[in-house]
Amino acid sequence: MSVFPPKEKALGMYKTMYKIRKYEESIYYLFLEGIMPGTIHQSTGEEASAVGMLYDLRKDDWMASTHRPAGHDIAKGISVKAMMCEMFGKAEGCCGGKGGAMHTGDISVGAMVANAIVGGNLPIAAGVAAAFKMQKKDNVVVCFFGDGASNEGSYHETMNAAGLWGLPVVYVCENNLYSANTSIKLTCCQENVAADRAAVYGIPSEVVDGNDVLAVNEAAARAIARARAGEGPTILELKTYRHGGHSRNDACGYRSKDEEKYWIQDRDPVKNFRKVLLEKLVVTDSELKAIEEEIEQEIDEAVEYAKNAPFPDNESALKNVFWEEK
Ligand SMILES: Cc1ncc(C[n+]2csc(CCOP(=O)(O)OP(=O)(O)O)c2C)c(N)n1
Ligand SMILES: [Mg+2]
Repeated sequence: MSVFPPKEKALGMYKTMYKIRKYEESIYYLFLEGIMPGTIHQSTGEEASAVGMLYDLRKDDWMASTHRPAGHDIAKGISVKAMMCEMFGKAEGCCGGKGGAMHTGDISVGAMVANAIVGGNLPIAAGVAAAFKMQKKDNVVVCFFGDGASNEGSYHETMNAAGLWGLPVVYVCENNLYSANTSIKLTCCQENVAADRAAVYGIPSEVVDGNDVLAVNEAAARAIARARAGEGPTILELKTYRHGGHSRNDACGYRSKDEEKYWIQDRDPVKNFRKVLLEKLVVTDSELKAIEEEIEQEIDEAVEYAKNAPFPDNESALKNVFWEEK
């Protein structure tokens, strides 16, 4: 680790990580209670990736997410209230209640609407990056994808073009060891599914501890600076783990108890960063507890607000869609 960030930044990163953790926890319980529609793919355990990558991104830089978007969206600046309203299908949701769990986003904060087609966001992010380049802007795109997506044809076609054209995009593989219930060992010969295959596209890559927010943030700074300076794309492979199942109703029978203990108990990104903050004397335990209580209250309020908020009116079904009047 080179330089420890100033207190304001370190605490800012912790706050967002804790907010994502508590948001996902509350969504989980709302599902268990049976009062939330749709399905869920939760990002619990992958908070360091979202926050480390996006903390220093400008609002006018864009971010492209996947079927597991909540952490990315909150880290890019969507409020938990707008996220929660979206989850309940309410008009004040970040997509007017029409998107739901896998299609959250808000372009006013640079969060492209998430794409649930595995590998679907990769060429779109390249397209946005190409537009930035053609307009001679210095904006960058950060595009998340999973280890599973790295085996899609769209991944390899996109990396080829992005490398060839030197696009200002950072591709971030959240390697959580599984695509749905299939281990990466069964789907790819390389251990570093994205980084080991980057050189053939002329794209530099780094393998990073994806559960260490500071390590992620440093790698992000290097990759974002390269993209902004017109030096082209970077592939970052972040080693991480989802704490819960792939989606709801997944009891994770395909994971060993030892593996789960290692990643969930020993390598929890939120708890470990909390410990670092205390060890470095950045903050006291009571200060942290006050911050945590404030976040928990914000989330409780968002849940109550979203439950009672109005649904979209019928006319809104015809808004934001392309259709031709015959
Ligand atoms: C093209 C396509 N194929 C299959 C699916 C079904 N599906 C949704 S998520 C997923 C697993 C994706 O794994 P990975 O890319 O590693 O992301 P993770 O869920 O681990 O974050 C699959 C197969 C899909 N949504 N799109
Ligand atoms: Mg995966």
